[in-house]
Amino acid sequence: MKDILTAPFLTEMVRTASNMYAHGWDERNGGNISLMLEDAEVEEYLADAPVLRTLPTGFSAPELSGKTFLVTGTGKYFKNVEHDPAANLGIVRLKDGGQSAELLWGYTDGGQFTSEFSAHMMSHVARLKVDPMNRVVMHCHPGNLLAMTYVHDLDEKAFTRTLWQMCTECIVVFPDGVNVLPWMLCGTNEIGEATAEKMRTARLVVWSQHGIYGAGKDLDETFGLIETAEKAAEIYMKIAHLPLKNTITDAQMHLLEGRFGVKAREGYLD
Ligand code: 2HA
Ligand code: ZN
Repeated sequence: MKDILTAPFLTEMVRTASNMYAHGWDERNGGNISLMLEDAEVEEYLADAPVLRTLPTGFSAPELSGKTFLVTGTGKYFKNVEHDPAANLGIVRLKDGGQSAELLWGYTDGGQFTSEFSAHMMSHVARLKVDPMNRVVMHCHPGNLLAMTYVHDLDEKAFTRTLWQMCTECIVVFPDGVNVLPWMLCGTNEIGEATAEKMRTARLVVWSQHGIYGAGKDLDETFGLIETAEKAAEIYMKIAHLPLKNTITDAQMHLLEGRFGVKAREGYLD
């Protein structure tokens, strides 16, 4: 059997966690990532792997029963993932309608999946219904997006329009916009369900005064989504206190739609 530490999905996960840490998005144990693996990948690296432990999930997700995920561990620091992937990451296969997870690899120091596992799995369910190619859910604490939730209206249309106006490429990268949850207690099924509900209409969901969730087909795309929104929030935080002299107009947004073949979220542009 092939060495799992050489698997592209694993090396890519390690690189992504390090990159997110380097961007300052994942202080201490902040942030978590889940990547749905393809059965063929699992077969190549983990065929006949014994079940190391069975972990209760505390929720049900029948749509994901039998699916396998590479997931960051609870309490683990993104800073450390590259130094010890097997302690900081785990591979779990959901069973019993999603109510339990079989550990196939990782969490070598007795740990388990992220405390936000329910938000991740419920978001996967929601995004897979919209896009069967969706494999990644990513959560982190980017400083400017977080700062923006203290000073900007939390109305989703207003929040999205502000971000679109901050960099020309925003509407091209996330034409579906950004959904926003008010402050909620993290690590609960309630915030998981609320996040998944928001994921039905956008791939980015802001958790006010906490951070952001992104979803996408692979790690690069999802990282890039968050990176672009965070860049826009950075511009906003640089200019919000200054008199605004110029912006990107709705007419210009429509030009971008035509040039790049995207359609802005219904009702968000005049
Ligand atoms: O895992 O970011 O939201 C640490 C967190 C919780
Ligand atoms: Zn968090």
